[in-house]
Amino acid sequence: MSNQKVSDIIIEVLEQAGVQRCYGIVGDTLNHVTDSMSKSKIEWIHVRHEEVGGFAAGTDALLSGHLTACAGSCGPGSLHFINGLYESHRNRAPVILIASQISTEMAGFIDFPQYVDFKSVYAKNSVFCEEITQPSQARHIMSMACQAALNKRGVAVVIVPANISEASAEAGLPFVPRHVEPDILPNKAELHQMVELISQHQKIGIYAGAGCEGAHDQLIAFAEKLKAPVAHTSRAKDFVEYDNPYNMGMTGIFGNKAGYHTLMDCDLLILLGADFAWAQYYPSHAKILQIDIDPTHLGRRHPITLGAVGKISSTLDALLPLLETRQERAFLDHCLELKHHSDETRHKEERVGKDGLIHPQYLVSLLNRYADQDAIFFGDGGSPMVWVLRHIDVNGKRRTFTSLLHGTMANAMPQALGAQKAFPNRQIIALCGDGGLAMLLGDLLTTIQEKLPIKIVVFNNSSLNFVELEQKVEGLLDHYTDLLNPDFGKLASVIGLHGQTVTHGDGLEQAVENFLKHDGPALLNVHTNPMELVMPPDPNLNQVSSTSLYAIKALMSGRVDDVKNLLVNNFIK
Ligand SMILES: Cc1ncc(C[n+]2csc(CCOP(=O)(O)OP(=O)(O)O)c2C)c(N)n1
Ligand SMILES: [Mg+2]
Repeated sequence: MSNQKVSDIIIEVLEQAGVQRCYGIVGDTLNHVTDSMSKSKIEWIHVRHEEVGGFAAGTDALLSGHLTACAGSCGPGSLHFINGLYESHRNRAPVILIASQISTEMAGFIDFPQYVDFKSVYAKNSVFCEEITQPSQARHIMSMACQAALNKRGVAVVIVPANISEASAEAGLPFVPRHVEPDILPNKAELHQMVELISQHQKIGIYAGAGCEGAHDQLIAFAEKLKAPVAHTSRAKDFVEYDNPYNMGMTGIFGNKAGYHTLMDCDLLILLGADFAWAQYYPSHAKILQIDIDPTHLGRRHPITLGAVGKISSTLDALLPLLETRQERAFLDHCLELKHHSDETRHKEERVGKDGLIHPQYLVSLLNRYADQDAIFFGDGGSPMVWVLRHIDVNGKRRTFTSLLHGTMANAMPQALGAQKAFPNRQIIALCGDGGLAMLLGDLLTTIQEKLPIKIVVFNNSSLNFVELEQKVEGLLDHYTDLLNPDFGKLASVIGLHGQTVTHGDGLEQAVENFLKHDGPALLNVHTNPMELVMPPDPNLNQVSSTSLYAIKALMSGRVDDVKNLLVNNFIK
């Protein structure tokens, strides 16, 4: 091999690692890298805000299964990715950021314009974060970065100073990135300990997490053998909910009574690839058996009785032949009855309110009805994520994404852009808050420029509603949550999308149907009820009394109508 320009080496290694797309915004220190990229097969996706690129790349990577790249200019350019990449990293998406840097002669000088110490910014939010300080390191560092992103699953960051990217490197050792997918199983003794523990208990509840991806059939066979109800985490919805007679839904504040009681009332809880963070939703009296691919997850949310490391599908394959089929199903039947009631409540909520008031649940039920069977849905952090999780039915082909581990606003539209890139022929639907959409509004332009026909629904409640409700439930008067919005439908039309605004329940069904059929990017701006409370499965007395405290404070401040609306919309439906 002869001498090669570093920027060419960077692109060559990205291609070897399977990168097909790179999201970003060009600029000074990145120019040699983008020049090399323009001669490669990697497609450049021009976003308007790097944060959007960070969200989009993560979703593209998760859906396409390929390592996906982001690249930015020095200082503010590569800094802007931070929130989108936090989300992607927490979702275990294999993404690599090429963070270009000012030249090494200037870097580190006191306060040189645009210098940002990217290591201190990205080190804790990545599986790999290194700077190429010598041209000869380029191939080695790039290979290890791609390898870490693919195998450890997360974001890798390579910092590339401008003078290094344009330098040439002598041919060195031929490092290449390796992608491996080992099968991991608990050892035999651990499998027998599991069988022993299971045999000692009657009321068994299963809590399935995102680690159950690819383990649907084994999970159902496991529940069938044990006659055990299966609750699932919100990230596991797509893998657990469908074709599952044992499905109880979720627990936690987004959950329902059946999911909640599956965990709380069992005497042995089996956690399968589930790392649910909230300790108050774990049973205090039951034994817990936990199986997870990541050893650091064992017992980290709640003390456990037995833990083992394994891929869920393979572990269940090994465990199933060792278990007897049970007949006793009293606990399962009790939970199924609770699930039946929860489903009835859900369907009652999916209706038009008095005087055409649009409940968000009704809007999502229409999306659920008219969307394609393999549609992919994204819900913004805030109340849209709750409605996606509760009111969209999955079937093994549909997918739902919300920001659950990072809990950010404004994720849905950017993630939808990345999904549409990964699947140009699937229907991609973003359910956005009015606060969320406005936060990264500029990238509506990307739908036109990059020809991405995503469908955007705005839940326009003129407020940062999730927070407003949080404040009320804490017994506080709501502050700083109002949003003075433009007509998002008209705004979308001006930009070049199909745009429409709906304010009354009567026309909504037809509008949803037409909007989903539109051949191109479209935005449906729907005025939804601002007084919709996200009711937890078991509202505790504390929450009820705090909400009453809010009501008293609001009444004393003369906000009589607010209290009336809250009661009418949530308790006297
Ligand atoms: C980037 C970011 N900023 C602030 C928050 C705190 N927060 C969580 S939900 C929310 C309100 C979201 O409002 P909107 O997008 O309008 O959705 P709504 O709840 O009104 O349906 C806020 C401010 C956050 N999670 N992320
Ligand atoms: Mg809102």
